[in-house]
Amino acid sequence: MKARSTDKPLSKNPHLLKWVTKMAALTQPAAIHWVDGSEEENAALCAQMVAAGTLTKLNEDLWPGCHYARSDPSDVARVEDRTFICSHSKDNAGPTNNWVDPFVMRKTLKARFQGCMAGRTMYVLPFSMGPLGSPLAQIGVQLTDSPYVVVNMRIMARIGLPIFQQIDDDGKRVVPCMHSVGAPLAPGQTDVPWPCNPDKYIVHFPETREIWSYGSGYGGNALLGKKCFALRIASNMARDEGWLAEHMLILGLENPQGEKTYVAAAFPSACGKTNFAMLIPPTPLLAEGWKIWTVGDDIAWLKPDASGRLHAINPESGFFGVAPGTSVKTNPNAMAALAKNTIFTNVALTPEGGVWWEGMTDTPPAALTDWQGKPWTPELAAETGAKAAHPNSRFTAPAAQCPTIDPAWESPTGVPISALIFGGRRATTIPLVYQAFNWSAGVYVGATMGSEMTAAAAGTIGKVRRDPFAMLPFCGYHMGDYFRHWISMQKNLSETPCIFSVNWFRKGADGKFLWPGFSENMRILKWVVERARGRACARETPIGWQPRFADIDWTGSDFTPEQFAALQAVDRAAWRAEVIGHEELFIDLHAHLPKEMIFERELLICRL
Ligand code: TSX
Ligand code: MN
Repeated sequence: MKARSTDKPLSKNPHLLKWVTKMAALTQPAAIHWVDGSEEENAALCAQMVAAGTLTKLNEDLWPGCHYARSDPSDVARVEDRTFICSHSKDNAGPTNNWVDPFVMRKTLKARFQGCMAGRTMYVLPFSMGPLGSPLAQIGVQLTDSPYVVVNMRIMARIGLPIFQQIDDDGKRVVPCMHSVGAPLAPGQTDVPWPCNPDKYIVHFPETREIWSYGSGYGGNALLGKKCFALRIASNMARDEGWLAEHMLILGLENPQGEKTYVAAAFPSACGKTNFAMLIPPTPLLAEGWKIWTVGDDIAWLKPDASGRLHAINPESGFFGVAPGTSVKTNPNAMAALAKNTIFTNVALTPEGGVWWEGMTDTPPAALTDWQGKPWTPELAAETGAKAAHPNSRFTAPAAQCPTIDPAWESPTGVPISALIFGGRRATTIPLVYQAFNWSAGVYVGATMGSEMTAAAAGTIGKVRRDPFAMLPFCGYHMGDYFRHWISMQKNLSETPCIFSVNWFRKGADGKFLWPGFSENMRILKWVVERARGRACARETPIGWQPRFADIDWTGSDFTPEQFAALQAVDRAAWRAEVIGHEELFIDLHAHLPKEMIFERELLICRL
């Protein structure tokens, strides 16, 4: 598609027009394209990227409507050390964020963005995070020189004409999102399939609610609606306005009587959050009529309604999921969601024009091309350890294609939340499930959660990495103030959701997982929901309320009371060591830590 250099603006909003003009003057694009979000526009952008070698069209019979992209090997993940929170005061960013003085950063960015879109088209991409027109939704406009970003954002957010309409009609506040891959083209210079720049900046100005991203075209660095807006900027909005922007999945559990209960859950990476969001009940419970509905797999915005009840929306409209490990066995719903109209990035390619990744099937297809475009065989992998798909390879799939997508997933008022779940990957100490005594004890559970490193870097195996609320890389202000905000939310609520801790990953002395996980997690979820409804029993333990064996529905399972006891054991010595780990985290945050965290810790120690 020829760049439409004479493109007419699709908005009349004077602020937007002025900003676009100003940014075009700064970045010097060859053309400006106002994104209408249409089918035709998407097809033209894809065709243009296929011609440029950025995208490969997959086999239409096997993967209808799907495309494949290979990124530059240097641009494969979020860059946390290049991610900045540029608040006026360093103290407001806190010790867990990179901070640079906003005036200094603006100067740096101005130099980087100067002429950075030369030879490229600047896309004016309006998007809504959250269902169109929902009072919980927020609007942004991303200026980007990456057509790959435009076609991904079209899946991940609501984009195009209806959003321009809203900007013009409602005068709703817009979050400006500036993005460039940082690879200007000189006249006549041929482009590369994945332009990017080694000098990367992912910058947030929380006070002015602005995002500036430079140098990367990948995932959370470039699809600015997701981590940058829906978590880092939105967490600032949420603190100021009395709501919560969280790194949480949302699901609904429907019982055989048709009663539905919604929960939101936070897990650090590599805990199977997307799998949990799309859980299928074990066959006997399925037969009884239990259903699980998916609202979202990554981000939840939670707001008290007029009556003080917490309601949640999924601000996204797609899944940007990690491909490796996703299979018909681990997550059939995700496999159905990604079967068509999906963009795959950095997975492996089959000779038939299909895709494959580690864990998709037990045996890989023959003659694969790996994520770097090289021939790949299992023999080579055995020798060199080379993966066919990059471990952080992704699918961008429309949420509407998920077979279990909740009928209310686009409800403008959101879904009512009855319980919150915090999880982690822990081989010891943390039981399968317990319920916190109350709101502040539950906030303590979220604040102290963490995961053990699996393979990763040598020497770190088994070490617990604290990841409060799974928000460590995503909180746009001081983590201590964030805990305080969570504590203070109780005042905004007529009814606080029950808070639970889960750990699917506890191991026995033999090093084997004690819990089968996956579908079986539904039994735990059922107890969680019944507790939240005031219908399930529990016994008091030093850490909270725990189900007895008899309190869990074991229909069709041969799990024994002894196995359950091992999973649920509270080892007082291990817990005393655990609390020392909590203290280490709190020391870093002490200046802003709410006193409730200290009190909860003291109470826990006393009970142990
Ligand atoms: O996603 C997972 N979940 C949540 C599912 C709803 N995984 C996958 C790893 C994270 C990316 C799990 N892995 C889960 C789990 O509940 N549990 C485990 C651990 C486990 C792995 C394999 C077995 C059992 C437990 N397999 C057999 O025992 C045969
Ligand atoms: Mn995430």
